[in-house]
Amino acid sequence: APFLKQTYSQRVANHSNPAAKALLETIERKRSNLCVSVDVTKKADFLRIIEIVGPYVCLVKTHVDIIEDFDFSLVEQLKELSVKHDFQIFEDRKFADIGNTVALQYSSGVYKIASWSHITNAHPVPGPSVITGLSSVGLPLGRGLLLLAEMSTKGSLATGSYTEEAVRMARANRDFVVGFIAQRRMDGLGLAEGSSEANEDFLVLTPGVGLDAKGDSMGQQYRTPREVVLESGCDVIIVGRGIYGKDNGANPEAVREQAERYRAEGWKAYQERIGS
Ligand code: 5IU
Repeated sequence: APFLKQTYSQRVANHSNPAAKALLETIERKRSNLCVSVDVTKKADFLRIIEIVGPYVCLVKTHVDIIEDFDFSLVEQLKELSVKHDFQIFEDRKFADIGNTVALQYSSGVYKIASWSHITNAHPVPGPSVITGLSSVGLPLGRGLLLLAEMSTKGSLATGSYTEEAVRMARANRDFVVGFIAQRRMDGLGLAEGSSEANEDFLVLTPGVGLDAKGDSMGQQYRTPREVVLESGCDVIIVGRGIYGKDNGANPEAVREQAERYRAEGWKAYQERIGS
């Protein structure tokens, strides 16, 4: 895979989607391939954690629908933090309905995700129409989409031909689909060796990353940044509880320390990969 050895900044030219370009540029500028997943249910915890980890991340991943005291001022504050600390925003919405419905879920409702989230994701399970629906809203706004080609959980059904079909769907929609949530590089998957189409640079963002635990009690499985970035060729490590722990980041210094630790580990694995 030729892109394995390219730097993040060299890879900007491989992409036409503005969200993909911005993410690669942010990674290079901040020397961080770390995305923090902020899975907490209170606005104050959410903003406190992001204020601490902001300097160390390229991307903040959200689940806005778990925040109990959500109101739209939270989105305004999140946008301000993304400018202040120079990171992109990824609402992990995992859209999975018919095109017309996902277009409404993406643009409207309480959260109006397309208005603030640079990147979002979708399950390939409905087929290409999920991309048609989401791109009708996101493409004019310069947004990018990731397809869920694999999952980190025990017993995941997203394997084999399902994963290959996800890659085919992405290949046919390169203007909007910028890459995958997956556990390894997907370039050329399902194509003959040496096929010209195999020269495709998809971004791979990978959850299920932890340095101190192998998993949780609900089927999550963790690998290290080294396994993910160096051995499996992924581009961004997504870390949640490994950074803010079991107490929703009550100890700011501990959160800062873990963010710095994961940033350093992810970057070291990347530098080893490109051979610098
Ligand atoms: N997430 C996964 N695995 C996946 C997908 C998404 O863990 O395959 I797709 C999400 C779930 C959670 C975050 O928001 O990534 C991981 O959080 P922890 O690092 O706390 O396990």
